[in-house]
Amino acid sequence: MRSSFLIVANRLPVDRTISADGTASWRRSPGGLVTAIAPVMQRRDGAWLGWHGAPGEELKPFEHDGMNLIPVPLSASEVELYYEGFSNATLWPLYHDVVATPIYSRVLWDAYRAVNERFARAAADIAAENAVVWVQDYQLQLVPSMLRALRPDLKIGFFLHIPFPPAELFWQLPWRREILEGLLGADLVGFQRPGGASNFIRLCRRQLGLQNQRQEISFGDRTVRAEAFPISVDFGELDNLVREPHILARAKEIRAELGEPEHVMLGVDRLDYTKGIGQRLKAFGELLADKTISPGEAVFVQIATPSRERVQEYRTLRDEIELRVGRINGTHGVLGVPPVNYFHQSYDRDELAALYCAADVMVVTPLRDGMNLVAKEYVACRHDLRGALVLSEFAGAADELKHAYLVNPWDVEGLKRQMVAAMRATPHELSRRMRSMRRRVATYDVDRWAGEFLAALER
Ligand code: ADQ
Repeated sequence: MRSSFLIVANRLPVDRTISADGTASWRRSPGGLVTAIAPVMQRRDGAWLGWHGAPGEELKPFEHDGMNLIPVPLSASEVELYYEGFSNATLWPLYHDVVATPIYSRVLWDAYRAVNERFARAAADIAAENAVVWVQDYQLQLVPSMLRALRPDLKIGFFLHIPFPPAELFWQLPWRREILEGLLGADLVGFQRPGGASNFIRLCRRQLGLQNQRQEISFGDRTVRAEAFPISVDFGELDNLVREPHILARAKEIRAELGEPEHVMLGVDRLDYTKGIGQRLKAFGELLADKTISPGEAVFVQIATPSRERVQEYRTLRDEIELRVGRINGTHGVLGVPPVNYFHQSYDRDELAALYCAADVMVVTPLRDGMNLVAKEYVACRHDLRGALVLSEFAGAADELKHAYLVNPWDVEGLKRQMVAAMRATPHELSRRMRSMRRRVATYDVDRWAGEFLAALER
């Protein structure tokens, strides 16, 4: 059956789980994107096209949770070259201010192009006449133009979840023209921040000599719009969840397990070098060293989700972070009270929500981040109006969450000052800030994000 609404993303929105008796089943992956898009898919006869997560395996289309899912196969070598390679060792560091050195390799590029071509062909096969196709993220930037060449009748949107870099950095990419032209296959290219959209427009002018009228770029006989649509979380769902007694009870229990410190500080991130985990631990370690805070007074809980563990930079990062945690605990800990509680694990929704409720200070210090949903999740979980958010100016979320304790994560002294200010703030000050941030996240939730993107695409 052909679909009139299609999501094209690197991954399908499901994970395979194996039960104790060995039977495999699918479980919807956590996250706002699926929650926001699933109802649209059901309303519109939609389908979701993406890789199902097992290298080398070919699967037939299947249905799950009312969603039509179309698996796109990837071989083990494509996972290595297209996904771990060009996507995560070339584009990811380049688009995040080159905080790690990007690898430029023609072998990786060839794999990226070949996989994008496969996704484009699969989308062309399944899309109904005049269908709306929404392509997601940096792994698939060539799909819009490849798909347009096959199916000029389609309405194609693209959304980039990570930052789009300034021209001075993007310029490094040997395939800069191909990527720009790939994106220009879309009718609408969405970015997290207005800065991403203007970087893109400026590059189209400089690199391709194209004309633009504000956000509209003329490309051949078409017009392509470039605009910001800041993504968000499912505010209502989180706000309801944290009112449930079992979450509140768990939050209390967490504080007790930590030894009832005066201040619980929390970091929750994928273990990624863009997230500034080392910077925040350094600041916390120095606060202990210079005796601004005492062990037992404040405990830092750092949850670092395992991520991209086959990419070398990520292995090195893990060693660095774990060394730093060990140093801080070794130097400043007392028996039974390590100042840093570090976990290299994934958690379910409930446990994360309880952690958010237990934390007095949420520390989000990326060196560069498209948006950062953790910051918004924390705000959505604090209807008690307690809790302070320390937030990097380099996260997209800083555009909206202006009442956070904003920091430059490269400035250790500034970071220490803001962490202390957040810890020592009066309840009145905290509620003033939290109320304003909650108003923003409640109004611009993930439904609104998807709705506004699709409305603009179909305008
Ligand atoms: P990420 O870089 O993955 O996303 P983020 O936006 O913070 O970063 O989203 C992470 C998600 O994973 C959050 O929903 C969080 O709750 C969850 N998570 C983190 N640690 C977890 C753990 N240990 N267990 C379970 N869940 C955990 C990319 C971009 C961001 C952009 C999003 C969405 O890098 O800038 O905000 O996409 O567009």
